[in-house]
Amino acid sequence: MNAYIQRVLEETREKNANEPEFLQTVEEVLTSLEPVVDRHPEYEKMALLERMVEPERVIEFRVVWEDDTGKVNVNRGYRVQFNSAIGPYKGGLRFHPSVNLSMMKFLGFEQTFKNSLTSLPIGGGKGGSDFNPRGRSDAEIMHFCQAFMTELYRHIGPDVDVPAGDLGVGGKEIGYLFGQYKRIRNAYENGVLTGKGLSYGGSFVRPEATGFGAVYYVAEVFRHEGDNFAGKTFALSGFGNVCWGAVTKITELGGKVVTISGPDGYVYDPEGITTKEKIDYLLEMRNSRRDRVQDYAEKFGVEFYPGEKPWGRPVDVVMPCATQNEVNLEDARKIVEAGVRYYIEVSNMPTTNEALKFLLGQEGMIVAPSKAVNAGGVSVSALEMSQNSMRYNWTPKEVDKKLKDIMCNIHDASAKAAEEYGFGYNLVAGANIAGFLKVAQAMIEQGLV
Ligand code: 2IT
Repeated sequence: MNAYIQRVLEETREKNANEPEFLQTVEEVLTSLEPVVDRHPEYEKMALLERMVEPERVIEFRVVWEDDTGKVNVNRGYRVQFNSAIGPYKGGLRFHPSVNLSMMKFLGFEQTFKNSLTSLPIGGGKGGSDFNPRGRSDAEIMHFCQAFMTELYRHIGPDVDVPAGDLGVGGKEIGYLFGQYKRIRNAYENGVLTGKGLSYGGSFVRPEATGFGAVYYVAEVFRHEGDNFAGKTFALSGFGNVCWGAVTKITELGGKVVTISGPDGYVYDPEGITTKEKIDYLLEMRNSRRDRVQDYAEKFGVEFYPGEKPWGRPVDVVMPCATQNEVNLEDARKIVEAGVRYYIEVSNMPTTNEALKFLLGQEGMIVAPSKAVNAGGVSVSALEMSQNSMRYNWTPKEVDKKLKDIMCNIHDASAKAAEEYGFGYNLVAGANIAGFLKVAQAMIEQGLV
């Protein structure tokens, strides 16, 4: 191990001992950078890695709101402004009871590399709250979003920091957040948030972008391997927006998704989630805010496995689309035993480092990393920012074409970087290296900031 990387890892572990998810992503990324750092001794002189693992700014705040029963609730809000070397901070807001500083920092760090990979001018950030949307009414969601924005507005702006959605934050929440921002600022700055509705500055294809982009990326992997979608089976986890987009596109291209999952367990549908009725039902489940997939099994008369994950089903492609660390070493072993050939991460950091290392060590298995695969979402967010600046909208076809080109470019840039630094066709190392190099270059050129 390169001595400089070793030292930065040790210091980072010491300084952030209470932040396991953040340490996990720092270890994963820095260990891929060994041959890059070996070639660039100037990084150490400039403390480049030390600067990269330290967020530029962390904001934590109180959010007070009243629920439908008149009870006063207090939540904690966050915005981690991680890196602005290549553009304004950009990244989603997550509303989930598990949200804490470690999670926000891991997501902000990942976002910095992901956004760099898109080739668009966006820095990295992430935010959210430990607010739990499960079972909440529309009025409660609105009141929470208004209270959250009443503090957040002072830290963001179209050229400063541009939040978007993530788990628990979809079009509806973005609408309420934007309404409150506009009211407080008394200005129509619609470039301040992305994922907006089409009636007030949203972009075509943004709701589909993460899922579609992931499938476009898979298409590039298939092309590399001389393979295609026809007749292939896919095991997905999750049932939210990202999963819905991926299922839609996989079905269109001739593949068949046989599993989805929720916090309650997973569903196996041997016929595949291939009809419009079934695909639309994913949206219905999300909109209900019940946060369970058993409803799907009951509605369509298929098997439900309470408390279990879909890993171990014999399929061609596995795509975790739910949340972080949903595949551990034991799950990874099941995936390999089931004869899966393609392991495509979609949700942010779905694989523990141990499991990832194990999967990467399997002969003949292709592993693709989330920071590349799910970058279509933030890419179309950046296209939404462009359209807001131009005060002009591209057609769905135009946005979809740009998304496809961006995903193709991310795959190719990752493959090329991996090759150049001696990793072969290792898309995980390649994404880390390609993402890193652009941010590193921008930081060096901008001096000690
Ligand atoms: O993880 C992600 O890339 C997102 N949640 C989307 C971020 C964005 O700014 O669209």
